[in-house]
Amino acid sequence: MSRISRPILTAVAISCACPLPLPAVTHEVTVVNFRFSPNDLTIEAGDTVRWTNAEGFHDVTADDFSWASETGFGWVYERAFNAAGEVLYHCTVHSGPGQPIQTSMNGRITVEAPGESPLFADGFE
Ligand SMILES: [Cu+2]
Repeated sequence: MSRISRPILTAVAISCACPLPLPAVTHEVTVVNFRFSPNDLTIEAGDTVRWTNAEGFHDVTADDFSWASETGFGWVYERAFNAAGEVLYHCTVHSGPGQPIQTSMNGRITVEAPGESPLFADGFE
C-alpha cells in the first residue's frame, strides 16, 4: 500500500459512515371507478407517484394547478415530489380543488422530509 492510498481510503470510509438516503421509490395509484386508489399516500421526498388511468375519462391535476396529466382515456402520468408537505390533487372532469378525498374524485399525498420516520414523528410534536 502506498503512502497516498491510506488517507484516501480513510476519507472514503468516513464519508460512507454517514446515513445514506433511502433509494427513491415509485408509488402506484390506479384511476378506476371514479376514484384514485389509493387516494391517501405518504411518501418520502424524492419519491415518484405514477397514476395509471385504468378506466374512464379522467385526469389528475394539482389543486393549485401547478401540474396536470392529460385529460382522457388510458393515460399514465408520473411525477417526482421533492419538497416535504401536503399535495392535494383532483380530477377536473369529476371534481374540483378542495373537495373531500373520501367522497370526491380527489387525493392527497403527504411528502415527508428525507429520513423523517413515522416511529419518531408522534413523540416529538
Ligand atoms: Cu374523473
